Amino acid sequence: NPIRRLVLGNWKMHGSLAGNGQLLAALRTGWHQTSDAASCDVGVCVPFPYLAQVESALTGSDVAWGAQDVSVHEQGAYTGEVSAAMLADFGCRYVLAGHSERRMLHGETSDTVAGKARAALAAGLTPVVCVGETLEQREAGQTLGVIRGQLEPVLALGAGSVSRLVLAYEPVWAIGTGLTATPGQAQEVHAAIRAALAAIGCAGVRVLYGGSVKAANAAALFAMPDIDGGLIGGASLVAEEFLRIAEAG
Ligand code: G2H
Repeated sequence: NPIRRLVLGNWKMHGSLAGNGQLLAALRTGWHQTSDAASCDVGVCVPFPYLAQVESALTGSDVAWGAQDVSVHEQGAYTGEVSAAMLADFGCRYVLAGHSERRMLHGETSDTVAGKARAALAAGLTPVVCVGETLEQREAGQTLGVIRGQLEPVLALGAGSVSRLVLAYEPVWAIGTGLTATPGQAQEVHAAIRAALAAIGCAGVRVLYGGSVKAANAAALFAMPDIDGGLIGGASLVAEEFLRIAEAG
């Protein structure tokens, strides 16, 4: 696989100043990127209030950081929103866009998600755009159609934008449930995403897999030809587990 891998933690709404301190210190000492092209990039996406803590703990380390959501707006009267420029102010490299929990619990549409990706790119961040089908959709044989629909407004941003983002396939039925897509199930969707990317000249874009990835299943998933790393939820909260996943990357 010629594409450099990425292993990205998604802390979701977990953490505290004290607990984060230990986790971040362990990541800082535990992860050293080699200059080797085969090495993978590693980062953590954390709750907004901890960005300053994370910036100070990880600056100068080989672990990057980012946030879990961003406003589509540049600035203005948008109470509670956080802009891409604010994230850039705290050294973020990555920001998630359209995680299924945002789509389901906060009604984010694929158009909104594409707007968030665009806002992030404009501020120099790397958006990680998440797509994925529900169990109901999978069982109805709609998986690839659903993914195509979610990708459409993102791909419409154009090759210049798409080439600078990351995609993550996260089957909703595998998120935090302990159910993981088999490497073969994941690969099938990843291959379809790769084909859609290739059609606009962006075959080199990284496509991460997410959904109950842990140290025990990471290597088999990452061995698939179109899986370029992982978006790691629960397992990113335990330094040792997360580092073992990164080593599989
Ligand atoms: C999917 C994933 C990370 P988990 O949401 O975004 O979480 O690994 O806990 O299933």
